[in-house]
Amino acid sequence: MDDLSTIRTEALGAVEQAADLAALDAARVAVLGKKGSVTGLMKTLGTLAPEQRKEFGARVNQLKGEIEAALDARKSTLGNAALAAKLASEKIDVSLPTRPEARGTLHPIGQVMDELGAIFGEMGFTWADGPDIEDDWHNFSALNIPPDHPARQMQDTFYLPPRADGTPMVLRTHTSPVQARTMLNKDVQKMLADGGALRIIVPGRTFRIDNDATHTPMFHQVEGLVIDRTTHMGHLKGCLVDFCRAFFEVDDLPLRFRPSYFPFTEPSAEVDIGCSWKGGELKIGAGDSWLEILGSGMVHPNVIRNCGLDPEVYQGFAFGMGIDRIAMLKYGIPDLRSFFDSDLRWLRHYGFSALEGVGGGAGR
Ligand code: 2NL
Repeated sequence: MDDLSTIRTEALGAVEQAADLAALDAARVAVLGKKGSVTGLMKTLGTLAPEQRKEFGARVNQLKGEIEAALDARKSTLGNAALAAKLASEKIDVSLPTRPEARGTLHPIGQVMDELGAIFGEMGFTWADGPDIEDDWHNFSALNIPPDHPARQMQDTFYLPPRADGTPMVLRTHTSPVQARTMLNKDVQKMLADGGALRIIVPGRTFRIDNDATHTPMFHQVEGLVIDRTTHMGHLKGCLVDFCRAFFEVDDLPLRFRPSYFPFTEPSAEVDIGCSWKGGELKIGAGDSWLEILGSGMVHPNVIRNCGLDPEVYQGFAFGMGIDRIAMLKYGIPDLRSFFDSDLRWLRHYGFSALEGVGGGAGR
């Protein structure tokens, strides 16, 4: 009997003092495990006389139940405490302000390219691109630029080492070789033969040996090309009027088409937009001055033929303009050279939020 009450005191004391779940489990094993104290008492039952066994057995069972209840209670107490400690240590302060994050901006050239893509996209043009390094056939010959033309001179064009077969290579001086490659494409030729129309814009980098206040050796151009069987000068005019008014966001913007000359178009026209100068500041819109912004014309039959199409069947118009220049005009950026200085203060001032976007269009 003494045994029973000593075991009880020790067992309940050990349970109560267990500081964590591991200690509690050790206490359980010491009492109820294979060699545990209460297990030991159970084993002695068989050695007792039947009437003693009944009474003693009931008391051992009652003790076992009491200890099990104490183990359960302690286990839940320790479990709650562990959870509370975990919650306290892992608490996060959701009211803490975030650390400021540096946010970049879109360069005005990228912004204007996106705008061009959106405006011409709505008119049914898709975006085409091609290599910066070209052979002289795609850059010059295909475009009806004769062998002795000044644009081909070493002083004007960046020549690269020739191809293994001797073909002269250049940094493209305009994006026109992309239009030439597109017309030469067999799938495009099949689409045209099936009665379709080709409408592309080609924005991209271009290179000329020129370096002063208003020229950089690398600059950006967008050219456009429409080819089908019926497109004429009236379509050229309507397209460019709509484009200029949409781009400069002036609904009644006046345009002036002046006769001009390019080897790759005939007839050719340069396009001016209306503007005025007040107090040294340029304003685009109806006024007493004109600003030249693009060149255009009906694609020369020689170019159509050079690009694998029959000029008796196909015709169309083309145009080209400087992206850097129209970006400067639209956004009032005074200095071309600042475009390529990678000056973060300049970018924060003239750059655009990447999240605003311009929506839809020829896309990229
Ligand atoms: C300008 C003038 C122009 C073109 C570019 C072109 C391309 C092909 C065929 C015919 Cl594949 N023409 N491009 C036509 C007229 C003018 O650019 O002042 N650019 C800055």
